[in-house]
Amino acid sequence: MGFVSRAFKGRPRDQPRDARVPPGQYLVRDFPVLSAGPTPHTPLAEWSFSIDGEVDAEKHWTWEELRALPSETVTRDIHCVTKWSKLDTIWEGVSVDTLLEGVETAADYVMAVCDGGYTTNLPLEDLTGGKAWIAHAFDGQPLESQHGGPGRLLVPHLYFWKSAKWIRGLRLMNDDSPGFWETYGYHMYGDPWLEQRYSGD
Ligand SMILES: Nc1nc2c(c(=O)[nH]1)N[C@H]1C(S)=C(S)[C@@H](COP(=O)(O)O)O[C@H]1N2
Ligand SMILES: [Mo]
Repeated sequence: MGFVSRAFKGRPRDQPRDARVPPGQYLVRDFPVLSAGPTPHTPLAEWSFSIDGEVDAEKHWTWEELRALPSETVTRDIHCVTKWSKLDTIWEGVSVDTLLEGVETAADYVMAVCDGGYTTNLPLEDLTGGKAWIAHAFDGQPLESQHGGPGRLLVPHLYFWKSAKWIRGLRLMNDDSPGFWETYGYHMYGDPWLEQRYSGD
């Protein structure tokens, strides 16, 4: 009987592997590191997280304040534009919904801003509704600095360049504006299922 209920649950983990790999991607078991520059090492005592830009009132958290917020454990597949995908990665993080509670804004877009100067742009709706986290742990361990620790954005439904490492804030914007890779021709949105790798895809 086990196979019957399993087949009907329809959860991602129960789908055939191929159905979980977007077009043009291959699976990896390791966890590649892709960084456009050196890994920043901001001491936690100096670390802060901000929501600013087109908001009625800015919000700021220290590392301790962020860690005092409720965290969720999520298991998700991730897809890098360089064509590797990794299934069932396990993260812990603070939902962006939690951070945006009480924030009044008419903005439709967000620039994720990071230590080291990396940026990436996303529609606000792709960060809300349980779709994005500020992740601080991977595989049950504090997030390694090479993978974006102490905290990185996790937006697994878009190509992984949108999951900004060493994130320090979300800047709300009325209009879309390209971030770091988007300025070099990467897609403004980056849906892996539509293979939106480069502008024009
Ligand atoms: N701050 C910052 N975030 C970043 C990047 C970067 O260079 N700097 N690279 C992006 C790209 S292209 C990818 S594929 C993923 C890689 O994350 P990983 O090194 O943990 O695999 O981080 C994304 N976030
Ligand atoms: Mo990437």
